[in-house]
Amino acid sequence: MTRLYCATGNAGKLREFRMAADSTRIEIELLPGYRQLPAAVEDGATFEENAIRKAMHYGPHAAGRLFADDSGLEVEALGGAPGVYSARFSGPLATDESNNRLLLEKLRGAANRQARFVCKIALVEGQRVVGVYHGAVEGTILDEPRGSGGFGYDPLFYCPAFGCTFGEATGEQKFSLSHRGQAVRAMLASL
Ligand code: ITT
Repeated sequence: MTRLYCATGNAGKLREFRMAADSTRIEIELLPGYRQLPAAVEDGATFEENAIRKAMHYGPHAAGRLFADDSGLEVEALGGAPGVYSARFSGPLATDESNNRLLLEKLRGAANRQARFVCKIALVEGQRVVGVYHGAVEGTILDEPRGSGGFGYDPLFYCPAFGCTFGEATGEQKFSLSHRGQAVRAMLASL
C-alpha cells in the first residue's frame, strides 16, 4: 500500500480524494494534525503557485509524500473571476451559499454563462516538488441552484455532458469528469 497525505481543510475535496483512491493500492489520508498547524498563505497569482505553496508549507509535517489542491471557478463574463479567490469570493466569512448568491448577482442578465472549474495539485516530498497535475472542465452557470450534492459552486455548474449540474450528479459521476478527478488520476498514474 502506498500512502499519500493530503493537506486540505475542505471536507468536500477530501471526500473526492478518498473516492479516487478507493479502487487502487493507494491510501489517501488527511495529514495528521492538519487543523493544529498554522494555515498556508495562499497569495499566489495562479492555482499552480498556490497549490505549490500549500504543499510546500505542509510537506515537512508529513511522514512521506503529501499533496495539496488549489482549485476554483473561472467565469468568462467576469474576466476569469472568482479564480484563485473562489473560496473567499464573498469575503473573509464566505460560505458556499454566500459565494453562490454573489455569483448569481454578478451574472444577473448576463447572456454569456460560460465557466470552467480548474484544479492544480502539487505533490511534494518534504519541500521538494515531485509533480504538478492539472484538470479542467467546461460548463455553464445556471440562474438558480439545482441539486444538493457536491460542494461549493456545484449546484450552479451545469455540465452539458451529464445534462445536469454537478450538484445533481452522483459523487462518482462528478469525479469521472471533474477538474479534480482529472488531476488526481494524473497524479496517481505518475506514481
Ligand atoms: P483548502 O485550501 O484547504 O484545500 P479551500 O476550499 O480553501 O480548501 P481553495 O483555496 O482551493 O480551497 O478554493 C477552492 C474553492 O473553489 C472552493 O472552496 C469552492 O468554492 C471552489 N471549488 C473548487 N473545486 C470545486 C468543486 O469541485 N465544486 C465546487 N466548487 C469548487
